[in-house]
Amino acid sequence: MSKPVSADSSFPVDFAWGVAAAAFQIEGAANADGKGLSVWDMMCRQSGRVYEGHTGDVACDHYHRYREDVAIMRGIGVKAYRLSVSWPRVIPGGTGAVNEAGLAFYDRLVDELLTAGIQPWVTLFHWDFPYELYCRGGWLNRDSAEWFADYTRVVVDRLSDRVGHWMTLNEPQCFAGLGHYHGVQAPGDRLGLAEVLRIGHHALLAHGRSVQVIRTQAKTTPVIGWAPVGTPVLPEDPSKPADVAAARQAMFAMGPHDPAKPRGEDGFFWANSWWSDPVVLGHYPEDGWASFGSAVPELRADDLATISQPLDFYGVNIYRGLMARAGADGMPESVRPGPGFPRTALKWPVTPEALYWGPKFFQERYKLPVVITENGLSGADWVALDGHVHDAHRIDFLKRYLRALRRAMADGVDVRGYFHWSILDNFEWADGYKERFGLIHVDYATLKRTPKDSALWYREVIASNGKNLALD
Ligand code: IFM
Repeated sequence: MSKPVSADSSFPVDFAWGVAAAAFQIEGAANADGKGLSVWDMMCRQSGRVYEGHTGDVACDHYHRYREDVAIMRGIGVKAYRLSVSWPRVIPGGTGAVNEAGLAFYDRLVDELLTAGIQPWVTLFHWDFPYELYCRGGWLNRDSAEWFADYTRVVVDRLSDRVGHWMTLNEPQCFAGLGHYHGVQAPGDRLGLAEVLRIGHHALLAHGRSVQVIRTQAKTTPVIGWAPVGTPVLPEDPSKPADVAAARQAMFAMGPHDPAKPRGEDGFFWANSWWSDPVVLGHYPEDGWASFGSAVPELRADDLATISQPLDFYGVNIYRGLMARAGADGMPESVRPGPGFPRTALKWPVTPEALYWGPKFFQERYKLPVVITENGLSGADWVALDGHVHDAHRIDFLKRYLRALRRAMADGVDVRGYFHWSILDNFEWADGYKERFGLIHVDYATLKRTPKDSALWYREVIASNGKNLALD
C-alpha cells in the first residue's frame, strides 16, 4: 500500500494523473481501413435512437488526429491516458481474421503516447461490440467469453511489450442493463430479466477469461483491473456512526427487484455488489440471488473461479453518489436530494463526497488498491467571444471531488490514480454530441480543439501534484 497522504499535502509521487476516452466516442473513421461494424454503428443508423441522428462516423476524428491529441495531453502534463481498443476495428468479424491496419493504429497511438512520456492504460471493451457477433447471439451466447478471450489475446500479443496497464470491461451495468434491458443503448434490446442476467454472467466470464489471457500472455508484467460503474452511498451525517453504517450497508445491498416498476425506474442493474462481488469475492450476493428467483443465470462448475481472477486494482467510474441515513429501526433509509440541489448539464447531482465514501467503502469490501477510472461532468461549454472556454463549473466540480479523494487517501485509502472523463468532448452515446464532457472543446464542424479553462487548471493540479487543490 502506498503511503497515506495528509489532507493538505500533495499526492504520492507515482500517482497516475490521467485522462480517459473510448474508441467509439472519439475515433470516427467508422469505415476506414477495414474496420467492421459495431452494435453502436448499427444503433446510430436507426431513426430516433440517437439524439438528432448523430453518429460516430467522424466523431473527433481522433483516428487521424491522434498526434495532435497526444500533443495536447502532453501539454496538460498528464501521466497516463486511458484509451479503449475497438474490437471490430481489430477483428472485423469479432472472431477470426485480424485486421492488420486496425491493429496498427493502436501500435502508432501507443508509440506516440510513450514518446510523449504518457503511460497508456488500455481498456479492452468499451461497448462497441462487433455487430457480426451480435448476429450470432451476442452476449447471450456463452461463447462470447471465448470470443473475448481470443480478441484479448490478439491485442495483448501486439501491445503488451509496451502496455502494462489493462482494464477488461467498461461499465457492464450499462451495456448489459441499458443496452439489453432498457434498450436505450446499443444494441437497443428490451429483453427479459433472465436473459439480461445471463448476458451479465457471460460478460463476467469474459472478464475472467480476459484476465487469464493477459496474466499468462503479457510480455511485460501486467497490472490488471476493470472499470465498472461505482455508485457510492454517502451518509447523511458523517459524524453519526449509525448513518455511516447505513450508507455502507445500502451501498452493497441489492434491494428487491420490483418487476412492477417501469424499466427506467428499476435501478437494480446499478447494484455494486451484483457485479463486483463475483469478480472480487467469487460469489454473487445472496440478497440479489434471492430477489431474482428463477431468473438467475445458470452457474457451471468453474464459473465463479473463472470470474474471480486476482486483480491488481479495483478500477471504478464514479460520477455521483446516493445518500442514506439510519432509520428509526437502524436500517438504511434513502435521502433524496432537496429542491435546487446542484446538478450538471446532464442533471446528474453534484456529490463530491462520492470520491471520499466510494473509494473508502470499495477498498474496505474488496481490499484492492483503487483507481478512479472515470470522473467528470457534462457542462454547458462554448467558445466565448475571447476565443476561450470558461468552464468555471468544471474547475469547481473537480476541485471539490479531488479534495474529497485526497481526504480518503489521507484516511488510509490506497488510491493509485485518477482519470478525468474526458480528454475531449465526444459522442455521448444516445445523447450524441449534445453533451460536453471534455477538458478540450471540440467544434464538430471544423474539428478544431480548444483547451477549456479547466484543462489549464488541471495542468496546474498535475504540475503541483495536487498541492494547488488547497487554493480557493
Ligand atoms: O461517456 C460515458 C462513458 O463512455 C462511460 N462512462 C460514463 C461517461 C459519461 O456518461
